[in-house]
Amino acid sequence: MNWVIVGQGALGSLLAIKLQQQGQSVSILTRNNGAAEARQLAQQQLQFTTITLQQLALQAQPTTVIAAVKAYQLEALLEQLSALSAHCQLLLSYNGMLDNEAQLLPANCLHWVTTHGAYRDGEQVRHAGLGQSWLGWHQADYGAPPQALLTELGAALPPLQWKADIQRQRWHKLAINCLINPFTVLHNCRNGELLNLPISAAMLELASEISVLARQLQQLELAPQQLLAEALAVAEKTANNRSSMLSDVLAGRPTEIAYLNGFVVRQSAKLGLTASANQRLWQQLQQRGA
Ligand code: KPL
Repeated sequence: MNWVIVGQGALGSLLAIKLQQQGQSVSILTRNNGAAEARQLAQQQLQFTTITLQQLALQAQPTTVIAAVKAYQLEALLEQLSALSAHCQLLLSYNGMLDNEAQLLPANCLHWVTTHGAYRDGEQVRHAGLGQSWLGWHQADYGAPPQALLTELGAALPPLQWKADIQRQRWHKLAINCLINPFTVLHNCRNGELLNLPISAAMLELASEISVLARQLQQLELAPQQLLAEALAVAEKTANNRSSMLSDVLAGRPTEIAYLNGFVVRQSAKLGLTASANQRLWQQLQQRGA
């Protein structure tokens, strides 16, 4: 199968490398500065071919397009990808949620949700925490699992599990990111160091607000204690990882806080709920310029 990677952040790069190591045919989509984008991954000691949007629109081979991007890049990217060839299957991976996903996302796109920890260290990609991943159609009843894709992606970066109800998994991941990422910025620390800080009560408050919102908005039952336990387990498994939010701050990039705790605050407000713990944390991060 052909794979096209959009986004050369830590996870996009990790996937490109892992797929290539499995003998898959991997290309990098170049959008703005083609030469620079291709160079970045070439420096990982692996050579990748590049492909342009125009070529992708004419693609005649079955191809999976993996967009591993920041939530704030998604809307513009989907616009650019609107003319994808019918042979292309779109797979999305991003932290957090957008307020307008119902209008924005096609029913037949796939979500890849992961707790693998990776960060870029100069030219290198560090796979600093073994996690797990889930794959599912954006619209739960869209169809049967795409078996070949599932097998090949799972072989490249295991373990990978098919989830017919991927939205539930996305809420778990939202909670994990809301509980871990902002604190790694506030304390300027790696994920594992959070376990030594007296923040579990604050994390539980965040989890409780997320749980109330998930019930009201999606009729999903998520136990706050379970969300907290999952976040702590991920922090332990990815102890040496620098969270994506801390990496963003250190690199002077915008963070995804508005799509994590900010999403929880806005959606809660729409339903007449208060999410004051998430609000406070969001404000603290904004005061840090994040
Ligand atoms: O998703 C992550 C991130 O950093 O954004 C975790 C799983 C917390 C790994 O660091």
